[in-house]
Amino acid sequence: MAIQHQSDQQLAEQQTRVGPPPLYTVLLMNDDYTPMEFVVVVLQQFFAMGHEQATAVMLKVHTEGRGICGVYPKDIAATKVEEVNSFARQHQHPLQCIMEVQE
Ligand code: NFA
Repeated sequence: MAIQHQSDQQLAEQQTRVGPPPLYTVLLMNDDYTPMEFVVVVLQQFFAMGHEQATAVMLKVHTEGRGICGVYPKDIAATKVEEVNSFARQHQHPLQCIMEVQE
């Protein structure tokens, strides 16, 4: 007799949901080489900030070592991380964007 694979619906019914799906914080990390204005452009382009807010976040990253760009569901956070790191590499900057699950 053939193995009966469980349907998506059967798997979903089995799952014990203990809360809403986790959110992820997207962060930028400081480095010694990426120009400040490039970081400001990244925050404006990928995180929909105005120049003033983008400058404040960039300076926080510069002085404290890391700073929050935004908080998103997993897929959106992962896409932002890939887009920012790809954009930085295209411009030969070492800027690092990471994501962390919210506690
Ligand atoms: N520390 C970088 C500089 O002095 C600026 C920077 C800010 C880099 C935020 C990365 C993130 N040019």
